[in-house]
Amino acid sequence: MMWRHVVMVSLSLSLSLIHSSYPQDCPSRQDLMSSLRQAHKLLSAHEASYLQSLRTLRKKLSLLQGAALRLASRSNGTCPTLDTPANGRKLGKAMAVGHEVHFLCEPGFELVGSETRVCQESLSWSGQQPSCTNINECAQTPCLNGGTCVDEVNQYICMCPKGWTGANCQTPSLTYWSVLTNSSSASSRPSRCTQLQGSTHCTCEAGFTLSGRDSSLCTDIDECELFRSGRTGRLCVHACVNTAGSYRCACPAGYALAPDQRRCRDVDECASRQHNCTREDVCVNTYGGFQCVRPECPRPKSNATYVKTSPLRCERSPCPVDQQACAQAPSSVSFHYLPLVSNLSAPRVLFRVSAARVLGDSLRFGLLGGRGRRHFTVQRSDRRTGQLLLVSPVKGPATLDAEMEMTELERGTVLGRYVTKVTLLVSPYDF
Ligand SMILES: [Ca+2]
Ligand SMILES: [Ca+2]
Repeated sequence: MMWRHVVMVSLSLSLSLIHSSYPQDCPSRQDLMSSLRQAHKLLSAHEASYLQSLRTLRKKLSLLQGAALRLASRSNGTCPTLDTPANGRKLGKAMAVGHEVHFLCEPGFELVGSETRVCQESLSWSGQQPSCTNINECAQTPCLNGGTCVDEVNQYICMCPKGWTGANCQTPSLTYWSVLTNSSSASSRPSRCTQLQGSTHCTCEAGFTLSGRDSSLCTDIDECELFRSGRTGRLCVHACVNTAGSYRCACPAGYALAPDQRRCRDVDECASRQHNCTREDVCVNTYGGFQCVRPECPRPKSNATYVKTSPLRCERSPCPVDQQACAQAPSSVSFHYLPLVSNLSAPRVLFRVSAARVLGDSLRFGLLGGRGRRHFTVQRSDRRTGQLLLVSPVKGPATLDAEMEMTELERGTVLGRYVTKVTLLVSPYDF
């Protein structure tokens, strides 16, 4: 209104000037036109000036309005605090108008809602409050062959049915098939796994242990290998046979496993009639076997002949009168078979010879000979008894002989000689 008033004042002044220029006479037409043109120019100038002023005024008003808004936002113009989503993060702390806040989720979670929110002039946030939800890895049905998928944070676990193994139950479990076909020979078996607080715990049945990397598989413990050094005692006296989930001891032929399942016990083939000896033979049980023996009596020599009085004893027939050489020959020859184990410790008494009745005044004991003589010696143990001693260990398998003689004397004269042939049957093993 003020500006309009100014313009009106100016225009009135111009018109009054026209009137005042011609106070007495009517102006000429030319003068009048000139004055009108001047007034017109003046009016245009005023119009331009008026419009310019309006523009300047509007600009000033806009500046004032902006300053007022900034002032308002600086005082309390903030958007409300935004929550950080569970399992996620919030980026950006400024909450003034025009500022942005961004949201991220931890691995294994996906963002549902607005990823970015802007503080609007209305002091409210754009978009929706986001949340982080667990990505369901099982949604893709990764478990094959009927495996059950268990969704976990950032991962999944396949619970495989019998016969399948692997992260996605993609591998046929060979062990399972071998368990089916030959349960005792399967050296691997599936483990039993349980889920506890997000981690898997697998156990094996007795005699098995989890195999290296694949916790779904249990492998047999080789007890034989484990205790091979024998520092804590040998598991088996002879052979150890590893089996799936356990072990067993084995014995060589001719032996049976002792009740302790650890040692080997000789089978007495003679007593249990497991021999093939004839009626004329004598069955001699040995460690790990047996022997059929038929000892021969000494051949006739110097008119001394022998007859078998029992399967293991020969006696000299009566000598003709005045046959001194015959009388010097042994009165009897006895046979003894001694089964021994290998490397038996020495010295050790193997055999004793005793006179049942003594006719003379003294007895003499001696070693005549035989294979492996160096292993033996003969000693008197009392007045009537002599004994055969093993003086060094014999490593089997071996067969050794020793001929032990007992001589009966009467004032230095030989009354009789009695020979005992001892045969040692040494087994290959120390049992
Ligand atoms: Ca085993
Ligand atoms: Ca035997």
